[in-house]
Amino acid sequence: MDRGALIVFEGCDHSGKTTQCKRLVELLEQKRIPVQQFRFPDRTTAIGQMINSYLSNKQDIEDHAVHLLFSANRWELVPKMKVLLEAGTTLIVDRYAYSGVSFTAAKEGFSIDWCKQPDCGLPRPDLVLYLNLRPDAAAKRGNFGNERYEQTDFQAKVMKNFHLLKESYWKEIDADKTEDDLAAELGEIVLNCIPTVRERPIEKLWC
Ligand code: FDM
Ligand code: MG
Repeated sequence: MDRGALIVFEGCDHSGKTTQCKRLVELLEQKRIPVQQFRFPDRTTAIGQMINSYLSNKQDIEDHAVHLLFSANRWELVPKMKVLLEAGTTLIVDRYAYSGVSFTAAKEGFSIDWCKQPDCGLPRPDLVLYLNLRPDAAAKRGNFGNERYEQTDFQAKVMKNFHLLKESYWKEIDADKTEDDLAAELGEIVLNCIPTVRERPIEKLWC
């Protein structure tokens, strides 16, 4: 049985990650390619609900502890992800461990290296689509909401961290274009990627 591809979207707020994930799922469904969408944090689980109350400022959680909760929220979905991948379903994932590391490492006293440890061994994406948008272009698309982390100076640190995490299987995409143009560009990249992973084993992230 040919396996599906694990495709992750990362990038700054307003870069269009969520919209483009949805467009991509629609495209693959149209082409009858088995596909399922994931997003992290997945706020529907018990751990995800704790994360949600943290992000919406209803609850404070110690910084190391919340980092581990974000990671646990990925690990709890791994069995489901693996079953789907092995059954030939391509997964389109909105944020992953790279957000986990980049956001926590933007806080005082956290090294990139420490932040990576809990996510070591997660299924390694076949492709990371990093949507790049300059801060001024992002600001034109709308203001930040009220969630924790939605501040310009913090986000600038997060962006720097993202760039330190780039690997060979990342594609940096200029997101400063229309939704349709971006969807067409991403669609082509993903349709080319899926057949190349069919017989490749699922690798482990950061180890
Ligand atoms: N975030 C997301 C983290 O801090 N760590 C993580 O591991 C993940 C996956 O949560 F500010 C942050 C990034 C963002 C917030 O993300 C919620 P969405 O995409 O807006 O739901
Ligand atoms: Mg958001």
